[in-house]
Amino acid sequence: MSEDKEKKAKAPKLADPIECSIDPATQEMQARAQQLGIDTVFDRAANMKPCAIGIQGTCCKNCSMGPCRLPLPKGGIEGKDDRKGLCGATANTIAARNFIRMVAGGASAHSDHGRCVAEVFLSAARKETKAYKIKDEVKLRSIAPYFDVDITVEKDGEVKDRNVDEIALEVAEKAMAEWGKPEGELYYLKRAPEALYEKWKKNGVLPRNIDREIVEIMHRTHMGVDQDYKNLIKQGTRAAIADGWGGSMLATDLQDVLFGTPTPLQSEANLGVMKEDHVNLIVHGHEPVLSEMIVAMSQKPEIIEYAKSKGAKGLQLSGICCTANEIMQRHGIPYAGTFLQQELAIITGACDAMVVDIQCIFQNLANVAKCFHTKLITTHPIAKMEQDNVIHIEFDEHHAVEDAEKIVRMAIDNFANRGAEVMIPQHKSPCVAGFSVESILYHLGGTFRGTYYTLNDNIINGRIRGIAGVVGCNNARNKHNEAHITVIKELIKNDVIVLTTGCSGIACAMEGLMTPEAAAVHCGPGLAEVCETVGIPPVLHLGSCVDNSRILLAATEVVKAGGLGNDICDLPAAGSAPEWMSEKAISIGHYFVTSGVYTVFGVTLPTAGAPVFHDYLSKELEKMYGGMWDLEVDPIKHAHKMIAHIDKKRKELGIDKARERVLMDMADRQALEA
Ligand code: SF4
Ligand code: MSK
Repeated sequence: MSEDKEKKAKAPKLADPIECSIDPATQEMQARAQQLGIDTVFDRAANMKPCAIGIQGTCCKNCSMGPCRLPLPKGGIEGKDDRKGLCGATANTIAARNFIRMVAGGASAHSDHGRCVAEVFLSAARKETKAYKIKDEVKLRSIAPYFDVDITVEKDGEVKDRNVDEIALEVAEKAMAEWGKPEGELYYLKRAPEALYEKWKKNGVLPRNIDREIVEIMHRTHMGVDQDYKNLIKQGTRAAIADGWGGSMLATDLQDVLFGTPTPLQSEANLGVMKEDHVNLIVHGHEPVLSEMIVAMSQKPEIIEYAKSKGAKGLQLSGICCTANEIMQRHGIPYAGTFLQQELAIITGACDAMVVDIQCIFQNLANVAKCFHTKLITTHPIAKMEQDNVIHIEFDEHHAVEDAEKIVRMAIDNFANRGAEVMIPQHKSPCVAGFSVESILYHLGGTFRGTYYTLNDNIINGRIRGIAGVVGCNNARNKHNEAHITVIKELIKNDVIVLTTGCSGIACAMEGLMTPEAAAVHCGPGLAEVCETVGIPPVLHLGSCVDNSRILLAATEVVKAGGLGNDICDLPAAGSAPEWMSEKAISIGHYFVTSGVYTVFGVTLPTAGAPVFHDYLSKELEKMYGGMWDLEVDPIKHAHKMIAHIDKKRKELGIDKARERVLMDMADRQALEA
């Protein structure tokens, strides 16, 4: 072989930029990365195929006699399935153990985030920090009763509002105890519809405290403990509920009390929000405890002046992943991009600093940052990087303002060090983001009514066919954003209103689906009419990954408003994570399913190697909780499975005829217009 040919044979494959993503900014930046000789996640995905056995969920490495690998034989299982590991563990046991360990990973990520927020909340309630205060007293008063905390006091025969500081302290202490209280069950479980709570109780899955359910998973999946896939998934259910109705819901609520409950704001999305003549500071990760301080600092006149004194026109703050969702929903700070765009933001050459905290952060960011002037700053004691170019500034609520100032000034000081290789793709889209259970109430229900009845009414009369929650990550095994956007466009075209969070929300914003104007372009006639009447986008952004708890509560409000059954599983509703990748997604999927939601995942499910366990998740769970798992890789079929489920529920509720009438009216009208 000639030397040239040999070099070529050894060279890693390069991903085709056009095949990486449907987003032009991502395509341009991927091409730019290749021009500069920098590898990205897309290139690494082209060079490393996933393990064919791991993907099936049937590789066990829970003891050193393994890993024991139990792939499905070609042609499937005929007759008896006698695959077993050295200890005798079956494919079902192994897949169930792996699955609930993913639930444990996901639930602990969300819940540990929640714990950090609760600690800051407690500090604020004790007045140990000046940086954080109770911002949303109304929200505090609305959640206090769930903790059995009084919000009124009786004095001299008169009932008065109780002092807010007293309420905050009591809520903070009770909230903190949710992670480790020795007896009882989680307070928030009673927020679920009564019928759902009774199902959990009957099936023995009411979580006792958050940490205990996660620890018990690790114990039960240890070598030689729980060997019944049904019993294993039961514990997975208990931990997932502890996430959705516990750790995540606490995170959302306490963040709202500290930083404000979101109301819709206008902003922009995609890498084009970065500005060549400004200092670009990007925050990436999950906890708003850090990013809130950075937002406040970046808006101070003296900081903007400081940026100008260094030759910049100003300071442009933007976000990636769920930190982006947090600062978007409360401040309208623009999105720089989704999970798969994190390396590309640095490759613009215009990122003066990227600040990260926890979750979804590529270690390769450090290698990319090395090629540019970018300061990469880790801030969390539990999330450091080994590379020597990474700066660690440990963030603490007791000196939060000082930490934020240090970080922002570091970004500004670095502006002068930019190289010549700046290239910011000129793509961005407008969006309206930051809905909450409370603001939907206002937009659809009217404050005087205080219910979701207008929404229910439009579902009953058929203008809105149903509700979909489409959430979750990107996955480099998929074309970036393609599945999210295809699924969501198909849903809204068929009059299904979409609630979104996480990177799915960012993808929608990038595609222009989170504007009221998108209704006329992309929606079926019924949904378009509702959106135009009330002035909302057909895709409502409800925040970050922990804010999937908002979707649970929105569904509960719909149940409460009446006319659509008495449990979440009765609603014409479905869930989806078309491009999921993280353990958090499995925990979210499982708490959706066991809260009664038919939930479809794209990409793959780590159950393919254990068909009996897979069937249990997709069929048997429905009998217990009303929801079930499904997998559909094709995004159009994926959307239509959700629509078929919605139609099934409409039929069960006896409202299928109403929709036929609405459609007939519309067709008649169109015929007349023609
Ligand atoms: Fe193999 Fe059993 Fe050990 Fe798992 S626990 S690695 S199946 S011997
Ligand atoms: S950030 S978990 S990639 S949604 Fe929450 Fe995005 Fe998924 Fe991370």
